[in-house]
Amino acid sequence: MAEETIFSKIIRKEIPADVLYQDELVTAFRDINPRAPVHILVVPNKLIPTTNDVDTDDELALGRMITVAKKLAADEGIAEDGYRLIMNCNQHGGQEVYHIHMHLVGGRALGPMVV
Ligand code: IU
Repeated sequence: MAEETIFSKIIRKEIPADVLYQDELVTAFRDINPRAPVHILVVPNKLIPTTNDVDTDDELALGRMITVAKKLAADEGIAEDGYRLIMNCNQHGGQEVYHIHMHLVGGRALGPMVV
């Protein structure tokens, strides 16, 4: 059984966060340390530690993460100019929180992807 992270507490509203969207599958909230004018995290409500742990049963939640990111990009007014969706995995991917999440970043020109 994977260990919970602070994201589970945010999902259960046990600690405060700027939650922008929640349904039965996913939750979205503003990143506490924004790296761009818009920086939102979209997470599955279910604890999945890394993308290596994703299962076919999770496909509905993973698809929902993208449709919610698309909606939030429109709500934030960045859809037309564009944005980036990022998921980091494990140490080499720079993952810090072991509850998968999609970063929605935008609000300025991000330039070429740096790896
Ligand atoms: P990463 O992909 O695991 O590296 O990203 C984790 C993100 O979670 C990072 O951008 C943090 O600023 C963000 N975050 C947060 O928004 N709220 C928190 O309580 C914690 C991390 I801990």
